[in-house]
Amino acid sequence: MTERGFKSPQLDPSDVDRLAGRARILRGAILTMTSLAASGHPGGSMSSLELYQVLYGYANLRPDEPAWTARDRVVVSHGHTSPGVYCVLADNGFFELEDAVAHFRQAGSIFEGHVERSVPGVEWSSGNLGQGLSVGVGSALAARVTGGGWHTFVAMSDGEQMKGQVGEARRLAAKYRLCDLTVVVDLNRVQISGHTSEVMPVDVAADFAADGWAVAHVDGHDTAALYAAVSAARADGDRPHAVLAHTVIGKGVSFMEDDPEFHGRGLKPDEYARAMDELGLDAGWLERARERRPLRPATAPATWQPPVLVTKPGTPRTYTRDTLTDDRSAWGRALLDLAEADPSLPVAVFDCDLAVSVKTEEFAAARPDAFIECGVGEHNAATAAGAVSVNGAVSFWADFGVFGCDEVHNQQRLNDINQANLTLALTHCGLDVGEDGKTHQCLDYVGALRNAFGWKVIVPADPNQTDRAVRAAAAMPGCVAVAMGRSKLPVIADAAGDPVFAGDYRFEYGTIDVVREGADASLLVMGTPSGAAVDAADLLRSEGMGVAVAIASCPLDLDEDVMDRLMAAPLVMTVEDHNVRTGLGASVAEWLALHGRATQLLRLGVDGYRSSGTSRDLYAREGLDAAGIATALRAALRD
Ligand SMILES: Cc1ncc(C[n+]2csc(CCOP(=O)(O)OP(=O)(O)O)c2C)c(N)n1
Repeated sequence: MTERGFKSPQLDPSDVDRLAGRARILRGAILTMTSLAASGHPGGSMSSLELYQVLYGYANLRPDEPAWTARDRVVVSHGHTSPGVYCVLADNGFFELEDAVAHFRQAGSIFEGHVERSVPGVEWSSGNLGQGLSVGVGSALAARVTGGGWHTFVAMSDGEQMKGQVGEARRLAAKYRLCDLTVVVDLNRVQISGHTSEVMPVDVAADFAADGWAVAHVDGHDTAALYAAVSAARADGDRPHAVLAHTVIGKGVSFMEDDPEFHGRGLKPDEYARAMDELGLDAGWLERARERRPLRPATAPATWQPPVLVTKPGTPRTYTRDTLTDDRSAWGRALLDLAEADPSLPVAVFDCDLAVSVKTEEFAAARPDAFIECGVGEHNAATAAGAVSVNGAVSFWADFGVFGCDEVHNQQRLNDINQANLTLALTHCGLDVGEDGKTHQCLDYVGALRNAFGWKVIVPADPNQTDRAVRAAAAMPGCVAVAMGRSKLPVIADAAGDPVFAGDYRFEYGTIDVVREGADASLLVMGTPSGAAVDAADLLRSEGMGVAVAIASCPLDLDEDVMDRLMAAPLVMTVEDHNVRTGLGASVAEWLALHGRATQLLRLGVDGYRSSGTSRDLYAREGLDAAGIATALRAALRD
């Protein structure tokens, strides 16, 4: 029997026969589970079957220890072929085959319609086509920065080769000579709407070759040929390989072969009976699986508990009232400090051609080994950075808010679903992007990430809070965005004139920092306009009005006790450089409604796309400067 790890150049002939025998049965399992669920994707599962047999059968995996750190990574990009994946994983001992067959696509079951990370052996939840190669790139980069030594295999379909993100990932893999990365493409020439050559012609071989990959062609149903090609790819220490597996959709059942109709539907009863007959299998399997469906599945969900890697936050920097700097510079310096505090920390910092603006250029100079320049390829960067973070390394990506959040919303949603631990530094957020104008105004970073259940958003008020928030965010589990503007900001000081977020101040996610007390109104502010809010409150105090100012830097998770106290004021105002309907004001409105409070709420923010201009002028026009905030508060208090 051939050993795992693709160490032998050829598959043992006894394995070829064994795999062929099992493939016939697994095709029956695919048809049974998709017929029972009356949905799913049998066609691609059947064309990818031998490919999965070879990858899951001979990659260096431990079925009884799916999260084994040194395992090879097998990433499935065309997640709709979950029936094929589940059947082959089961056949390799990851769980019971009958469990997957009986509970496929059942509410509450781990055997979801698209491959899910809670299934033992599945590396990454996918189904949104075109992202898997980026996951593989991230995994291969993580192997490099951690010294993990594993090989990454990515299974892909031909339909998804149309996707732009695939090109971004291909080029990054070639640029970094990721020789520990092998792609196997199921070239079955069919997709939902017909043949790929008609839907959207793509020369897959030429694309990979043009970007510098080694390309091999094989019969994708010939396990010996597949194995030999993958083994040769595995052995090459120079560049990544693409193995193009020529296959037939619906392979093994005559009336399904090469028919796009069977891309995505289960068989009707008569079709199922005919297909099982052709495969020489008992059609009674369907009824047996149906009887098992109401029973509790035996398979336990996979557990992925990545360790917290950042244990040395370094020494926070304190910016005084004399230092005028921007939050993004504070982020860049804190990042450098983190890496220097622990030189053995496996870390990767991603950039998309904006390092100078997003302040990662000093890190790039200090740690070129850990700096990943993706060019203008944000979709790939987002996914690869997420994948690095689930593979034993600390991962950062810095970009303008409009690119790191808006441009790649679905990639960030999938990072969340995959329990990534990405720290995302979003700079140039809000109108504070300044002269670049409306295409670059990221006014929805809180609102957009509010929709992804796990994302945390931190909007620091000044460079001191940014410094401490970055150090804390890097050690937090889950995905965290630190959203910053562009301008140089005043250091927030208390009523006595001392910097609030300096010295021993520790950033704790979810806290609200009250920097001024006052009983007439409570003003909650996040991010860039914080200094202006404090100035406005000080101005009103000199006019006899007491306004509390609270820095709410975690707009999605407001501290209950502090909110309870602040909301006791007769008037509440929120101030933000953000879409006024979806940011801090929305969180406070929700809090008030959920707590049955009738407090009057005024929301200052941005209610439309705005023009180019200096931040100062844009804020003044929007009423987000100290004068504007004071005017709005004064009017409300005198009403
Ligand atoms: C980004 C994205 N767009 C659209 C879809 C819907 N969709 C599911 S499968 C598929 C194409 C199927 O072609 P291929 O990936 O080659 O799969 P096969 O037919 O070989 O199973 C599409 C468009 C998707 N899952 N992801």
